Amino acid sequence: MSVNPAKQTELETLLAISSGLNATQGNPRFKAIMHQLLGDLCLTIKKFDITDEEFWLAVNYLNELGERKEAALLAAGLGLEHYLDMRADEKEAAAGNDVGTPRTIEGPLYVANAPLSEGYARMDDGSEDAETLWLHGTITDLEGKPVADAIVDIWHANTLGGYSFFDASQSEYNLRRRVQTGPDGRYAVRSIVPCGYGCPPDGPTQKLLNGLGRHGNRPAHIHFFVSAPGFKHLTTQINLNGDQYLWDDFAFATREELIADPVKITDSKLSQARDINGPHTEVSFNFALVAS
Ligand code: MBD
Ligand code: FE
Repeated sequence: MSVNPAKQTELETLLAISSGLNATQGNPRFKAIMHQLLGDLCLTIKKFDITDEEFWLAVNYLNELGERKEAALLAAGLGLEHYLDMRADEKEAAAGNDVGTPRTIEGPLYVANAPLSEGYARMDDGSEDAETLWLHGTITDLEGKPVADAIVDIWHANTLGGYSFFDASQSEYNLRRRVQTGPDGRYAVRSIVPCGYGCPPDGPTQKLLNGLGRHGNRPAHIHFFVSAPGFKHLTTQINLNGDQYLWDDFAFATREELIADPVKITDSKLSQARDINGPHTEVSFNFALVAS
């Protein structure tokens, strides 16, 4: 054997103990995963001859990530959250399951329990001088039949790319609403046209992206959870067509079927019909749910 068997054994022994494989207690799946991860990490340290300085830089980086609560943001930026979607799609295709509106990542900025109303909601608190958005559509099954009692949970950024709760300058639940559909399956919200998101420029995620030569921007998008009795929960987003980052999302969430065309409404009568002092922008987007 060309490798030193004594050294090989020493690493194997270390990993067996450090990952708990030698312990009688603990969770077997967790142990196996930790064993794999630690082994891979040791291989990486060896392959790149990682210095002590580099190692402690990485440890301090993890602390910084936690302090800034950016672990989920980094997971999105590294494409890991999108990879979970790829896996879910793959499994459904392998099982021959029906497909409706495609899923895409949730991202790290959802907040539960947004105000709930029937059919319609206004999402913005009126504090921004922004382009008014009328967003509407129908929730259907795969045959196109309207789904009643669906909850459409919508959240998006303001014109600075910030989300309420994470951006202290916004009011509680600004740009976050839940709308319950009636027998027509329809939802409609009045809001403002969001701008794309950018990672905090002084944060650890952007710092890592800089080292990779990558930007941390997302195209303008609107998040949705759509759920209804008898149907599979859908986590998705729509992207507003025309954004410079449409196909250059740092979080890899764009999908062809999820691109929505914003339509500029300049006929003041059409704006007035929505009770909007026009001009405004309309986006229509329908969701097809898969039976559970
Ligand atoms: C966002 O708004 C977002 O949707 C994701 C996935 C990551 C960062 C900010
Ligand atoms: Fe987002």
